[in-house]
Amino acid sequence: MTRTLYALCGADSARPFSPHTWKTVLSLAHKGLEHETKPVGFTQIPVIENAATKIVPLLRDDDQLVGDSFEIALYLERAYPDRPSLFGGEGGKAMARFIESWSLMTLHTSLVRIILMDIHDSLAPVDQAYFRTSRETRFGMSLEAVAETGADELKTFAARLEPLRTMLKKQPFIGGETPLFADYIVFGPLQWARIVSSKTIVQAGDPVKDWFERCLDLYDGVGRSVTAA
Ligand SMILES: N[C@@H](CCC(=O)N[C@@H](CS)C(=O)NCC(=O)O)C(=O)O
Repeated sequence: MTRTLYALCGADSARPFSPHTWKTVLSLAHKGLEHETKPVGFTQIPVIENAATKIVPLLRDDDQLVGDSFEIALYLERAYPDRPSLFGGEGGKAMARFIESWSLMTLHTSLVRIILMDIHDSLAPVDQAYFRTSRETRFGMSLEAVAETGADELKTFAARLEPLRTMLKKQPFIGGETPLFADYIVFGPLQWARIVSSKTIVQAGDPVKDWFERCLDLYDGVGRSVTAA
């Protein structure tokens, strides 16, 4: 049995940073499934596994090749039903879709502006060139111009976390008493920021920070296996 996770890295191949790949790292740990990590830079992604994908995470589980963090979680739930559930049932799968939408639209869109230059600076030169071209096309402006908007984003970022903060007064994890994939969905973008940027994204004393630290402690502290920037 070979289980390989392709993970996006910068110049330092020991520092995978993709938010979506971190969702998969915690999903695998949740199921108690060991894996080997294969680090890839942005420009290497299109050639892995015979050009199977343009984005990571990509998981090879023996003869199965699965992409997309949510699809991977669903696959692991189907393939390993005897291991701890990532969703806690069909309703959990459906609700995790809402958490994914909220996280993508509310957290990712803001964080990317806050940490854009940090991501760029962490990449190998060949990937920096790709990142600049692709992101400047996506945003319709220079990386530096996008990053300027990041200063205001950082000031208002804490407010975006209010639904999570309020919920955490009643329960330690989004999944309830113990974490589910929904927790990993939100953990991913904050871990992305922790690994590439030295900016303080969530202040000490914030219940969200306490929850994030609890997530970093999970599964023998797999989230801490990469140090903060
Ligand atoms: N919906 C996908 C999104 C994956 C994704 O956007 N991956 C980014 C890295 S975080 C990527 O591989 N980008 C490649 C590129 O921009 O060329 C998931 O949840 O896995």
